[in-house]
This record gives sequence, C-alpha cells and structure tokens, in this order.
Amino acid sequence: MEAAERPHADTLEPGVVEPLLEGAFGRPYRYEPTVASTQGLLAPDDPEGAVAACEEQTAGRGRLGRTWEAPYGTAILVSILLRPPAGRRVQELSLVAGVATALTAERALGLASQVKWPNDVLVNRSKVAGVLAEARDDAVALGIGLNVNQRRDELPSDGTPPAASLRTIDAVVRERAPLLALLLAEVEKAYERWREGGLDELYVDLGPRDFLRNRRVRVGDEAGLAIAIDRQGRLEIDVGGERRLVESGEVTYLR
Ligand code: BT5
Repeated sequence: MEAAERPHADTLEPGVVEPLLEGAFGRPYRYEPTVASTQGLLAPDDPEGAVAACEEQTAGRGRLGRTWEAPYGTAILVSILLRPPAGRRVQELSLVAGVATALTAERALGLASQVKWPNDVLVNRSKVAGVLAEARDDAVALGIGLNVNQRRDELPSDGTPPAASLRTIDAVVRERAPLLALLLAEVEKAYERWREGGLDELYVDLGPRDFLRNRRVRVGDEAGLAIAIDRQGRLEIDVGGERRLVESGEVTYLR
C-alpha cells in the first residue's frame, strides 16, 4: 500500500492505542513494529489482559503449522494473555474470540458476520479474521489476525475460505487503532461472560452466527450435515443419521 493511501497516522503505537483503551485489557500493551509473531511478545509472568501488537509479523502463525500473512501496517495482529479458571476447555476460547471479532467486524462494517468453527470469522463467505489459542502452562495466548486495509492483491489467494479484508468488502480505508481498542473491549466482555457462564452465556451471539450450521461438511474421512456448535464448543454433525461430536480439527464444507 502506498503511504498516501493510508489514513493519517494509522499506527498501533502505544501512544495512539493506549488512550483509546476502555477496559482492563491492553495493560500492559507491548508493541514492536516488526516481530516474528505477537504470540512470542507475551511473557509467561504477564498479567491477564496483557496485549501484544505489531505492524508486521515475519513468522505469523496459523494453526497446525500454517502461516498468517499480512503486509506492514495493513492489519490488526494482536495477542492477548488470558488466565482461564482451571478445568475449562481452552478450545472454547477460540470461539470466545471469534464471537468478539465478529461483533467488532459488524460494528465496523454494518454487515452481518459469521463464525466458522473452530476459529474463522467470515463476512460474505470470506475469511476476514482468524484466531489462534495456544495454551501455555496455566495461561493461554489468544492470537487474533483481523484483515483491515489490505487490497485484494495483498491478501493470500490460496485460502479456503477465500481471504477478504474490511477494505475489500466495503472499499473503506480505516484507522486501525480505534478498531483495535474496540476489539479488545469486545474480547474482554466476551471473556468475562464466558468466565461467568461458559459458552452458554455467549450462545445468544454465537448460535445465530454459526456458519457451518446446516451445511454439508467433511471432517477427516467422514462427510455429513453440520447441526451446530454445541454449548461446549464442539461441532455436532449428523453422519448418516448418527450424531457425532467433534472436539477439534479441520472441517471443510462442501457448499
Ligand atoms: C488461523 O489459522 O486462522 C489463525 C490465525 C491467527 C493469526 C494471529 S495474528 C496475531 C497472532 N500472532 C500469530 O502469529 N498468529 C496470531 P488457520 O485456520 O490455520 O489459517 C491459516 C490459513 O489461512 C493459511 O494457511 C492461509 O491459507 C490463510 N491465510 C493466511 N493469512 C491470511 C489472512 N491474512 N487472511 C485470511 N486468510 C489467511
């Protein structure tokens, strides 16, 4: 992207982001313009709500060894340290972040968005964000990549679902700092609800945004009809009349 095309002072520097923070998340706020992965900027003894952000990752991570790509200064690339209560299912946190990111995208765009189990956020069937929840002893590093100002030719072309940015959806170039502050506030609210009452508390927001519901899906060697994400964060599938609950893994949808 040419510098002239970027909004004025579009940066995620602490001096710009910190005054916009509404809640407890983002304290401390760690920032490096260029970093291998924001997941590595969080220290093991950081408090809950510590946040790491950057303009560019040189080794951005997806799940299962995949990579996450975004040109300098175009996206929100953020990690949040959480210390969930013992005994809770960490996989659920991907959905907690997914709901929060979907709500953020909706506030920005004024368009509906969906959560594709287990960790994608979609608008118009295209992936605008991905979530990576990594357990670290008693903590979880929750990484979120939200595509904001990439042009179509700056997005990966090989993804399934196909990649999109907020900009490719509505042609608006946005300042990322207010959007990051909004995202952190939404993640904090969704996390507090989850702490109180699990995914049940969030289901009013998650259920209607469940992208795979009623779609033909393939998980491993099996094909079936996705029923819904259940209240423990598993994907419920009907395979030839038999109900299966998938804990984690890869799902492709046939249509
Ligand atoms: C994810 O993985 O969707 C999780 C992505 C998490 C990224 C954040 S950025 C901040 C934090 N620090 C990190 O290092 N990671 C987190 P997965 O479901 O495995 O999707 C990865 C696949 O999505 C890739 O194989 C590509 O096909 C595609 N992809 C890569 N970059 C993309 C992008 N910017 N937008 C959409 N799709 C992308």
